[in-house]
Amino acid sequence: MSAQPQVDLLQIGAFPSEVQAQIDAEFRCLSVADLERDPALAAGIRGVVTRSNLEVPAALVERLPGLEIIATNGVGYDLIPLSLAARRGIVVTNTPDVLNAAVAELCVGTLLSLLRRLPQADRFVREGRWAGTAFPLSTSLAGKHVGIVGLGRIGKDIARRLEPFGVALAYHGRSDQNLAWRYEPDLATLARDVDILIVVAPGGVETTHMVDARVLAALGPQGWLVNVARGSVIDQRALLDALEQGTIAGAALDVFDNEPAIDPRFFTLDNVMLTPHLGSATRETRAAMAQLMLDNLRTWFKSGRALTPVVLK
Ligand code: 8YV
Repeated sequence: MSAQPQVDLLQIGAFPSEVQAQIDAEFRCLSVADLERDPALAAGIRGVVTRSNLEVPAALVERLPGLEIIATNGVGYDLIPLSLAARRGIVVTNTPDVLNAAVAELCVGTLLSLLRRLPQADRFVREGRWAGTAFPLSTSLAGKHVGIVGLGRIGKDIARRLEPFGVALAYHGRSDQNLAWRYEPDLATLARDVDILIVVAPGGVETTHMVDARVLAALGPQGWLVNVARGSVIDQRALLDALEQGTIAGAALDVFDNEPAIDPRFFTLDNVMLTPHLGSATRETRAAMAQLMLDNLRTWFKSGRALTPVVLK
């Protein structure tokens, strides 16, 4: 169904073919290269479609005088120029909630893999080493103290999924949410008190490098770190130093600075588990995200209403 074939969108990045087909059935998608070729096209663009792991440069938004909406396929909006959008009255939409379960599953899965050294165990068996010697003992999740940094929708989902493992939970964030879990206003204190720190705070200026050398030192040589949020939330240089020097026990990392060209220092470390930004990467979740992104565009151009606009607190 082609409800509004006249609407021009600027598309940043690529989508899977089935998603692209749905977008193309209802909108005319132009690329940055199209604008380079014919700058006059910029005047007709009313929407931007993008993915949360790609940057929407402010300079690009400045070139689009008729822009009404920026719809991102993802929950994060740290790479969208929000204050410029607010000043211009451009609505920004994201895809919250539909990816909570997938990110939480990845978080719990990589945490268990990290503690039980599953990637190393798999290699151990494949390389025929089992017959020669026993795989070294690892450590249990049960009984551990876990601190969650950023108890938003995904953070709460992670906490609920971890409870049955028999862990003690605490959290750090902007405010005490008066929940059953202990709130700790000082991040370094939380890091000192726990065995495992899970980073799930949104990216952006407010959280940049909030996990710094001091927090990592507080986590200590028996402490584990999991990051399913954004690379920018952790001071990556301090993290690499801590991992190389063994001043933290290890880390499971799904997000990095400068993805996908991540720092090669990670590759030689045995105490990290690396995944390529897989948080939301299940077929079911990506389909639900695309649907919500498209529904935001549809309702906006039909009725001037967005389903899940980003509301800044
Ligand atoms: C993806 C994400 O990287 O939701 C987010 O904020 O980072 C991810 O889900 C991506 O946006 C999928 O297209």
